[in-house]
Amino acid sequence: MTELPTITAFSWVPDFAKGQVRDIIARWAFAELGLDYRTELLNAASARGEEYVEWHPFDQVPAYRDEEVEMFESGAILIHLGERHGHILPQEPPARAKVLSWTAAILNTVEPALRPVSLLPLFHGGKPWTEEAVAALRPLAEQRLKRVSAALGENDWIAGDFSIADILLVFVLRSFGGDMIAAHPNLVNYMERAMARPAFEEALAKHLADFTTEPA
Ligand SMILES: N[C@@H](CCC(=O)N[C@@H](CS)C(=O)NCC(=O)O)C(=O)O
Repeated sequence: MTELPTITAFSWVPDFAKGQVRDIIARWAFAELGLDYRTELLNAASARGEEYVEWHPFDQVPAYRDEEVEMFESGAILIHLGERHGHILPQEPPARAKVLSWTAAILNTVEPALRPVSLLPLFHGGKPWTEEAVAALRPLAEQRLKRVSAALGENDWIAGDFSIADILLVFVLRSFGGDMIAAHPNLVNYMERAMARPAFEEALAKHLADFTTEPA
């Protein structure tokens, strides 16, 4: 019997991080594809060890393996799953190029502009420089959101049919949250539409079910 593909995830995270850890990205893809997987749960409270670093050089989750490949990085895992199983990554070159362009843009252009604005108050709240730093970073985040909102327009999904680009974009927007997204009703509707998908609900439920109540 062939072994199920494996995703790594954490066995515990603080409450604010539940639903936000990036294994959910891979889980969502599996759910969209109707495929099963197993999880290898790691301790978030300490370094994972040399053996794991050979698999994931940055000692993070998710890492992924199946009977053929071993890899890391949520975006790369999505591309692999799409290439292997289709449907969330179109085969026809023009449609595929659009999805891959958006996949790279979400990870390289959108997320880096948004993340510091939400993470600085979370991890450095109350420090004398936080407010000023966030104020300085907000205009770029606003500009990126405006561009994403304009590109989405009244379409259901960001790059044609629902794809790996939507999994990533919704993950990034959910993690960011807040008033800046509320300023774009089409992004709010987009997120609601994506999160109403049974596959998202399944991925979130499985992600949450894997957490124990106490750190290891
Ligand atoms: N670019 C990576 C980021 C992975 C990442 O940031 N993982 C976090 C959880 S969401 C993690 O493992 N953090 C623990 C650490 O960095 O030690 C990806 O998308 O897979």
